Amino acid sequence: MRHLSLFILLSFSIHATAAEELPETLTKSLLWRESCENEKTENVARGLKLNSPRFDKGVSGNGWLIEQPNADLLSSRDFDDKAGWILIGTPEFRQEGGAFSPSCATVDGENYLRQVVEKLQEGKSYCFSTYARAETPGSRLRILLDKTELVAVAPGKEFGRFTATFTAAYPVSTITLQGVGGTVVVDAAQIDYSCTFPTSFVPKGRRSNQINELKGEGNFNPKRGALSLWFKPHWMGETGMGYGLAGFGNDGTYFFLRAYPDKDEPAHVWKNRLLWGFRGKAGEETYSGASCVSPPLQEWQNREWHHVAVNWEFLPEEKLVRTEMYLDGKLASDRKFIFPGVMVPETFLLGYWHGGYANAVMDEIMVFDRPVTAEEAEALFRLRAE
Ligand SMILES: [Ca+2]
Ligand SMILES: [Ca+2]
Repeated sequence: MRHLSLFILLSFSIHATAAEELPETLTKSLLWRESCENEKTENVARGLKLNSPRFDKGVSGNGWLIEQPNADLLSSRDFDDKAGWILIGTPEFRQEGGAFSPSCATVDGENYLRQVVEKLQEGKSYCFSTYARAETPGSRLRILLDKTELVAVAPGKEFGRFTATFTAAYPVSTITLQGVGGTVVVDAAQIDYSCTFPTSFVPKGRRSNQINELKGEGNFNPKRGALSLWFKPHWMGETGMGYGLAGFGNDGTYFFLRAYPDKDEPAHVWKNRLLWGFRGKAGEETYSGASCVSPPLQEWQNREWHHVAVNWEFLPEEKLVRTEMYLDGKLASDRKFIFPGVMVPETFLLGYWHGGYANAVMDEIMVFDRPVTAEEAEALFRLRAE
């Protein structure tokens, strides 16, 4: 786990957050709450770290947008060289871009960039994204697909991320980046399936340190507890790997909350499911229990909010682990797994688990020191749903 890019890691210490609108029984059991309003997080003092935070509209105020840093189809996305780019006129390649890859390019009306994109699948959704800043105040960035303008955006003085989604009409198309009304600097361009963006781009070294060691205990109760959060998936019928919403534990024993929304393979047990899973190791034995399985995800609409509350409880006398998952306020699964050991947690991750990013906006994250009841799970859902 420590070799992976950790998105958010929470180290452990004891605190509680007041939250008047919660039912009283929940307020008493609340260990911490994160409203995802700003970059530092409300819980920075107790070890919550955000790696390259981005924001989107949350279920209340801001939410954290956590996506996979993938560059699938463009060459030289960081402008480290001119490979793949067709230079119209004389766009400049400079060293004023992101902190970890300063190489970037400038475009204006006469001097701009094109790239031929191959291996597109006709009828499939794609997302072009790039960071951009206006060097000439008021200048805009036009993004074209073949001869069609997808968007014309107005970047600010600092780098911001801009996206243009499109449905491929041909297996090969040309993307164009052109400045309008002055010079625009671009960096970290990419084209992904559906919608992702380059979280690896960091303007001016703002990325917080990645931490993968412990600092005490107490931000959650490893023996029994609950995690509640809202999420808005950007999956758009994507296939492939799962999307990690949360996970905690150590290398051998852990819980994970993950989605597998592959609508083309409804028969596979891992597909079209939201899983609140458990995997345990005790001595030489591995206990890879099945998991909580939600209603099929293919019925969900893209980019709509859902609430999930998950419970965990070790029952050492019965040598069992109990898990429950509430989805949008209703019990989706209640399972028990055989497990004779105990868990010594090392990490608590939000928005990422074992290779899969959430690819979603997350908001109103709460951790309780005991499992929530059915009434409380519904109350948590109603709190923001109404
Ligand atoms: Ca919020
Ligand atoms: Ca770059």
